[in-house]
Amino acid sequence: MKIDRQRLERSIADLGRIGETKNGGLTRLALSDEDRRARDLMVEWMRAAGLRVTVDRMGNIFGERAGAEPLPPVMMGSHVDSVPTGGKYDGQLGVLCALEAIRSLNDHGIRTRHPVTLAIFTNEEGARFQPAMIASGVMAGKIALEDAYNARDRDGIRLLDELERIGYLGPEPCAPRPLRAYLELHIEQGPFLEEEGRSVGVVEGIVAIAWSRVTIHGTQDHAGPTPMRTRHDALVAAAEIVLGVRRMARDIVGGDMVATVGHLAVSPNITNAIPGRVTLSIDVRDPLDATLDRALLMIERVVEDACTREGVRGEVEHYWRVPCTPFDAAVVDTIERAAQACGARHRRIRSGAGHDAQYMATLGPAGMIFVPSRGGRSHCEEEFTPIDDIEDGANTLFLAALEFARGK
Ligand code: HGY
Ligand code: MN
Ligand code: MN
Repeated sequence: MKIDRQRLERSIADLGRIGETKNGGLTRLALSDEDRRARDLMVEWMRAAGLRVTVDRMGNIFGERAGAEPLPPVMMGSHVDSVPTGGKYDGQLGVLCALEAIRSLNDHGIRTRHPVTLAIFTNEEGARFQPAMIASGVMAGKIALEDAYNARDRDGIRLLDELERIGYLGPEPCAPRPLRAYLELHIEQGPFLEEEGRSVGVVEGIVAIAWSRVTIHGTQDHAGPTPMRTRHDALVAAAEIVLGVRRMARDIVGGDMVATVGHLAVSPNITNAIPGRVTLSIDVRDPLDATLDRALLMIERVVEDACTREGVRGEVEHYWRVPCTPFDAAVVDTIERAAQACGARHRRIRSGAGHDAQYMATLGPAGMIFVPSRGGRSHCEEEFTPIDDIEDGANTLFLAALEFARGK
């Protein structure tokens, strides 16, 4: 039994047009009008596939295919929001392969013991509202609903108000629910599967992730008359922090640690004023929680030393942390057998990217299926995965979900 490759390819193209950029990428920020249009199309497709669609208080969308017995569902999910000038595969592919698996259950007239549910999680990327995976985090009971509601984007707009504005503030509680299994197909967003000519990654777990916010208070002043010896330049301290974070991750801790300063805001951000205030983001990830804990302490030292040298004041806020998440061995084995059964060239792999599966793994046995990213690229308009590999991944997802839903 296989999925319908042409139908899946059409769905990828059709959904990918909503928020498409002129270079063929995707800008579909969470709770934007593009996100609403993508959600509306997915709800239309879910209903056409006979699913009972519900929306919870974080705007997570669930499409349930009834099972023969009132058992915990097999859930397949991901997200449809993107980063700015991102790609058409991150998140979207997982949602569409899950829909295709359900459409294929319908085609084959298969009645499963367990219900099968398709889930679309709000604001997985954390590009507009922080932190990332905020809605699966609320559902897992790891993020308070009120905190999520009060998250604001860079224009000061509240998450709750945007949920209401696009019509996806649903009535269902956003709370833990029993799961037979949670499966998420996702692009690898790294180079390993393509380098080895493999079409499927059997994901064994996800690294630990920490997001911090650094605020540097210097002395805003005139760029002309202020002598160099009297300056307290917030951006100079920030520059030393950026380089210190890179050195910490690459040269001091090393191993598989990665660290990124992706966002930096300067005030007043004009040519002829010495920056008085800078905020910057730090994203640090490592396979081990203990190593990540050590790195956060080293970051505090980097900030302290840079600020002392420049005579400015630094504040560090570690505001988001997800522990390293090993997936359920039985789910990993089932995915591996499914990949084998559909003839996919596969290997086990670890995820360096965070996913909603990280929170879903706290609610029930979870696992992920990766498909390759061309050139290992993602969170960019060049993001791409060949349909042959997508077909292998979707068939693997279909067979794994079927095994759990049949309740052998
Ligand atoms: O940050 C991540 O790893 C994911 O893309 N949200
Ligand atoms: Mn993603
Ligand atoms: Mn992403």
